[in-house]
Amino acid sequence: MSKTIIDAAQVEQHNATQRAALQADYDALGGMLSRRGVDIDALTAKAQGFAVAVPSWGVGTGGTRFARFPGMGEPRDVTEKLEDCAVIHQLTRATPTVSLHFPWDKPADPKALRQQADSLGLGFDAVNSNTFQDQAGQAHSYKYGSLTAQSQAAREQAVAHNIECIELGKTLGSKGLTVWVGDGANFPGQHNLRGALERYLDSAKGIYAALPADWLMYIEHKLFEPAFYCTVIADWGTSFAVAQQLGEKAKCLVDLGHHAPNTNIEMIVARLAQFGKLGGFHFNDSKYGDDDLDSGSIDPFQLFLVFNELADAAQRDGAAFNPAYMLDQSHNVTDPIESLMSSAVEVQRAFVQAALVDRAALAGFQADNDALQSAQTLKKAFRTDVSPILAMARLRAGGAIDPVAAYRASGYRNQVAVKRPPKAGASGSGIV
Ligand SMILES: [Mn+2]
Repeated sequence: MSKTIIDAAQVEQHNATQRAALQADYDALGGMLSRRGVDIDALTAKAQGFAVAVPSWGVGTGGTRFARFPGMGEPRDVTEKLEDCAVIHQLTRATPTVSLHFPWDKPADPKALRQQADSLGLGFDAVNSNTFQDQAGQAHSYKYGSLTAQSQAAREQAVAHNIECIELGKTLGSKGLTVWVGDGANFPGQHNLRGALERYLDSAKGIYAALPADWLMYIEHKLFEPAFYCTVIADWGTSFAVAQQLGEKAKCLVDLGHHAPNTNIEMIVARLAQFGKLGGFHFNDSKYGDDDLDSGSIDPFQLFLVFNELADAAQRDGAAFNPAYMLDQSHNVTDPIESLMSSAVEVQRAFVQAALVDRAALAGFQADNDALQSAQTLKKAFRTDVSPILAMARLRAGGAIDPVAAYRASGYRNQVAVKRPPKAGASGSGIV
């Protein structure tokens, strides 16, 4: 049994106050679902199998281009970040892995970090490289690009950093590298559009060549920012072309916030899945642009529709379909632990709702061109409040019935505020 950060007896005490109400809600929902031919316990077991990785940068307060307002007791280094991630997993039981970001999280001793993670019952998901800002003592600036820079020395430095990330990840037990570049242009004419992508491909091939056989390279696209006229990897089409050029181990990563408003993201998901290039997700939400809001906070129906496509792909492709799920959010006005717990639950909710879609009925309505009933079939699943299933999944796995309430009752934030006095300039922006 791994070490728990919050006293297990405290969580048990919290659960004891809510257990009877949960059981009543669960039984009522179970009765309703059984009339639809759905076994609630099978669905709860499925929910227990769901996992989404927590980004190490998410446990610190994010910020915007204008300001960052740090919170109390923010983690000051990667070991403290892991402690916060362990709290999230202890209470939600849905976040067993952490996605690290180098060099922000570069450990002095990678083996010791892996041991710490083991002792907390955590593993490591994909590692993220960072060539969108300069580090102290860096020989070549990324001001005008990294993997696509005109300067060959800057490109080589960016490739070497990505390879270093792979090496660190190998020691940590990670199996993937996520590559996002901020490279782009702010003026028409600043870049030769084709030339920039040619340089990107050349650099990316250098990274891909260093990838272990059982690793994946996730190519993350982003419409804009920090470049505002054009971004080199701006859309899923470019991402797909790059992944095709690189090879089998290169896949596309869909960050929900990295699209223009009203983009049909679920269709992008369906296309990438169809052609075997859907590598994974960065979950978050957005209203206007890339603002990294909490998952499911703006458009939970879109999140559901994304998971509906994932459920379809899983049914078609079986175990071969195994995309990586990660959160990627920026928390500016909430306690990051609370936001990450709530978001993990929202993503898990969409996963369970999508499992409720009557696929045989849907296929029948589609075959009959019954648009209204097709849409209603999806809505029926989406409108089902699966909260008791999520809470029961947590309870059965040793988590908290209400993670935010249990967290607040534990007093964790106040405890770490004492142990972790503020450090000047701590934490990255979290905007990727
Ligand atoms: Mn992202």
